[in-house]
Amino acid sequence: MKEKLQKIRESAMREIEEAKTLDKLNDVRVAILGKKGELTAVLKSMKDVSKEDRPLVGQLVNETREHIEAKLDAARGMLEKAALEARLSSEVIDVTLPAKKNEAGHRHPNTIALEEVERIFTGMGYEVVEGPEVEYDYYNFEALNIPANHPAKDEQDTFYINDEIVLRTQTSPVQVRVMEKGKLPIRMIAPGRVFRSDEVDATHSPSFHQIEGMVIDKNVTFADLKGTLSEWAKEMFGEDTKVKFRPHHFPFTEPSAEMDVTCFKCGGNGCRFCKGEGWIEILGCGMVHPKVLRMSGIDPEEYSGFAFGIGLERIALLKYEIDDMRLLYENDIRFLKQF
Ligand code: 2NL
Repeated sequence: MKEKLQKIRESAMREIEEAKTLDKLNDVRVAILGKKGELTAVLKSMKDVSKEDRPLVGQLVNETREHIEAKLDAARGMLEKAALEARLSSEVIDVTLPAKKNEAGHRHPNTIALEEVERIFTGMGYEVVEGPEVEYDYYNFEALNIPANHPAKDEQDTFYINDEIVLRTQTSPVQVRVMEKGKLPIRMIAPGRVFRSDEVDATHSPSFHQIEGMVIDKNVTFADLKGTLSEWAKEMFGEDTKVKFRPHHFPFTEPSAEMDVTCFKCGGNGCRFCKGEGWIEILGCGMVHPKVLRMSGIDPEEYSGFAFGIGLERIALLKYEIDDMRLLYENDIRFLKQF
């Protein structure tokens, strides 16, 4: 028995030394100390040992087991330490490597132009108001004195959700909603996305942006409109900018006009940019039609007002000399970064 234990012990020492991984070491432990292990078998055979020999043999078996367990623990400790060191050296962080480049975005030309327009008008005491992009036909057309048979209402031009609901074709409905609330005076701009059923080309898109503005108070005249928009144009395009008003027609204003500014490239002499005209068309405007005021509950005998509509993309294209509107919708960072 003693010799058998001695052999188990010697072969265990050798096998433990030879186990180079934690898995192999575990296999060795199971082969000796596991349920069907060599030493476990010896322990099971203790019942065949005579009573008087039993204490001594028992002690021997225990010593052997303790010795093997101690050796197993030491070997496991060493293998774990080696594994940790290998991992640490393979995962080492090289702090001298160049950092990952942080790809920052860039404000869109529309956004830059819009923020400039908002800055100028809020500086004159105007409020910025937003409203729904999906609107009732009433707010988009009827309340603006646009009759049922008006060409703008054609399905060719307007996206209809159903008979009563459309994608707004202008941001005027936002202003109608403000007028309806009945809090006067009003000084507001209404920027936002609008929709028209247009084919895409260099100057058209079915979804674009508008900034409408409106002032309603007692004694507001066309002179207020001219002064306000002239000051805006100077801030927007340079202090030498001059404006001129050409008569026009809109159903929601009377009288109505289109406003041109002197070309900010050539100062009005005529160049390639303004196609030799010296003037660039910039917005539509007019005095709010008395019918429009009345429909929204404002007495045109007591109050008057002016309103205007600016195409945001048009301003962005002009200001940044972009010759194709489609570039504004690609969001290519190499394009956006230039403005
Ligand atoms: C254009 C023309 C314009 C308005 C928009 C307006 C709004 C209300 C009442 C009266 Cl609630 N008018 N808006 C007035 C004149 C012109 O836009 O060519 N925009 C790009």
